[in-house]
Amino acid sequence: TAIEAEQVDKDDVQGVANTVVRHVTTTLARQAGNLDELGAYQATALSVRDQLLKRWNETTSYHTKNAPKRVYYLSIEWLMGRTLDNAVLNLDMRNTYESATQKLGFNFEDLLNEERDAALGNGGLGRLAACYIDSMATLNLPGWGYGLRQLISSTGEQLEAPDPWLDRENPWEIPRLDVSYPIRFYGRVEAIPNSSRAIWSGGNECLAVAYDVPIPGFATKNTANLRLWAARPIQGFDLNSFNAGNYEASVASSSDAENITRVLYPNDNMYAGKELRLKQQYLWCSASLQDILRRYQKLNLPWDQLPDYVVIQMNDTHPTISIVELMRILIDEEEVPYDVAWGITTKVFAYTNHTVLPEALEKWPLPLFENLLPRHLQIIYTINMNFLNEVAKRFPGDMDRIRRMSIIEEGTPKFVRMAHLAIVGSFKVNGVAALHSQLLQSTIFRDLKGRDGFTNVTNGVTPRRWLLQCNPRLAQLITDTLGSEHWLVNLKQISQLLPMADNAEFRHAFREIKIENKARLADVLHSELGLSVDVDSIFTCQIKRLHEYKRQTLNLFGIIHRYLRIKKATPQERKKIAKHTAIFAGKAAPGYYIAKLVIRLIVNVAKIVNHDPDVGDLLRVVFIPDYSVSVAEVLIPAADVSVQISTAGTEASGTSNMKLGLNGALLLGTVDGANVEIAEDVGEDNAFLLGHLAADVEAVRYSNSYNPTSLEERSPELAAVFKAIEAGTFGDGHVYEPLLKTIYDHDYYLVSNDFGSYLAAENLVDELWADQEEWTKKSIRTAFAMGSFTSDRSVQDYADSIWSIEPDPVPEN
Ligand code: 26V
Repeated sequence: TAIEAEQVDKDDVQGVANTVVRHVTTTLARQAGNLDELGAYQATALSVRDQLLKRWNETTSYHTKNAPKRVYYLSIEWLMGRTLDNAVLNLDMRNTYESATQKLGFNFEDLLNEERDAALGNGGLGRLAACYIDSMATLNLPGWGYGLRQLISSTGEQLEAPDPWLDRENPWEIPRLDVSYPIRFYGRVEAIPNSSRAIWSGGNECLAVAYDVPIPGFATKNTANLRLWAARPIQGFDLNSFNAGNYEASVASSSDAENITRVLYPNDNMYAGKELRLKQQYLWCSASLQDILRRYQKLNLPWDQLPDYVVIQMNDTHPTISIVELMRILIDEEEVPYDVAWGITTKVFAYTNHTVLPEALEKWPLPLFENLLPRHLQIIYTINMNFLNEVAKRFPGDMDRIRRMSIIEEGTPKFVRMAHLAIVGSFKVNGVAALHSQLLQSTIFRDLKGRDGFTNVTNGVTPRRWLLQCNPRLAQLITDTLGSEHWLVNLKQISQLLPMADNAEFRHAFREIKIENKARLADVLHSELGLSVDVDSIFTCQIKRLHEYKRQTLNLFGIIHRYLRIKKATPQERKKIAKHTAIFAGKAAPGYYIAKLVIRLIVNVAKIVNHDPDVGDLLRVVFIPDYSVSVAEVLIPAADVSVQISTAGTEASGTSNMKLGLNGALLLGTVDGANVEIAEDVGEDNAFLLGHLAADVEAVRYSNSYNPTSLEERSPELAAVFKAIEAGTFGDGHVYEPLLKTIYDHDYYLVSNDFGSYLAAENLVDELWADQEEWTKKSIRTAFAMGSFTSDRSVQDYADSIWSIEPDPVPEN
């Protein structure tokens, strides 16, 4: 007889309420009659988790039986945010849970706010992984994610303490203490004579232990798995030391190992060769590969069929060491000949590049690498030798080219170039937007592009979280107008609503929703920051990591320019000025001095502008601290303007541009990253494009450096703004000297060169705002032209053109 888990019908409010109460009394050991919101959230989460695990188990056993080819998505960052709301929506049980918790005397929204964000990531790259695993599950693709279970993310000045997101029980992860693998660091290598094999021994060993996070697909039983690794000591406790009276030493080895996975590196687009980071990367890659290969070995197939069952997508170069780890396992442990192992390996891996910024490219100092992973370095030498022999055959005598292409960078010290290794070891390499993929081939990887396999997969975002969950009213309007919910898994369908831009009644409904969302944000700003904003003003949103290339400065200097204009204007003139609420959110890497200075200037400009009686309600400046996925869910539906103004050629794709567009914000942006494709789809008359083009940036940059003109000549408006800052309008002007200097001298990111164009684009924004009907038309045309920018489309592109995998839905009963 089949053993059945507890069943609850998805519409059975009483049944669901009972499961929540059961968790209150038996899991949490508390009394149902005397429960706070945190307790109610936890019990609700545990009840939802039961639902997820049932589906997770069915998916796992179905895929184990069916043995389809699977994709493994290796990402060192997973910026998941909260889970509860997303889970009940994907299970189609949101109403049931809302009613059930109401029955128990709670407001469901309040319970949702008890949840902490899972913030295992910094920015776009980590959030992209989260969107992709949602889409993999929804598309019924057999796929797992692999990551690291970091405990805290060090986030720098704007938080007093690191974010201890795991200081409470986390109901969304299942510890798998039985799934663990040994990981070696340091040690020595002995060659085995007359073979390519070697024995790597000694050094330190620890364990990687699995924690599983179930990821439900939307409207499907399929539930993917995100497996996160935590470091543990091989023996939890050194009993010998303890017995010898050395209590400190007896626990030291334990906390040493645990430190390996403790922190999330807070850098984004900035490489800093730290040994601990390489340890993290190796632990994560080795454990993931051991896990993947163990699953494959259960099929009892020869190694050369591995590529028919396994494809590994590398999210940036962070997991590149897994290429070498697969080689090591095949050669040293499985005794596969070198050439056969290389043939297998290069059919398994694919690499996604996420940045062209040179300072973000990983290159490990060779001595550090050799010390930590001596056997891996030997294998890299062999890979490189074979690769360079090939190059030498194609380009005889071209030593310069060989030096440029080598995986090892010459110098003192030498470096291991991870992007080169990733390209040489992968069968496909892709960029994340059309322009970016072009630039990869024409600039940083120009020499390596002779190898075919360069391609593009434009990023996308999940419409479940970034529309249904964060903007339920707009989602409802779409569903009601289309007559079905199917658009949520086929986002192209929203283009059918484009003609609604010309329907006055629809425009009214659409605008009302935007105003409600702005009012919701205004309430939060009032209660959390004590700030009043006018919902009739234009809400501009620039929400992303702080970085010079993203040019929060252009926006900020534009605000100062506006402030000076307001100060100079007569009362009559002031009446004609459009009201703006400028919203910034984002973190700076703790060690990024200039980025921190930009935050400081934003905050100090806000202090002056927001309290100046001359300004009245014409201008508000808001900097939201501790930006997170759940903060983004409140900001994005409330935005009128999406600010995307990176120097052309620097932002690989951007994804907030997609989320904001989908929620009806008009694009104010440079011709960069995915902005290009967005503007193409929404139509250039519905967007505000500005700035120099990527093709021209190099020449302007060169002239800024080598034939400099004065700031006054490059931009008189910006020169006036700088004067105001220097004069102390926003507090001690000297503080900002290092920031202003980057623009006076060199201006590498062309802030002064694009400032005039930025101001002109803002004027067009203000003009359009005066005609609310026209504005709403463009807003509708933007939202409903975003059908391509769903992560379902991106993941389908990967499945078709890179992974060669098929959907394999778990049968419904
Ligand atoms: C790089 C590094 C370098 C080593 C130290 C730590 C660290 C952490 C993260 C990264 C990745 C930087 C690349 C990145 O996040 N790129 C962003 O990827 C988004 C998703 O594709 C894309 O939308 C953004 O344009 C791009 O900046």
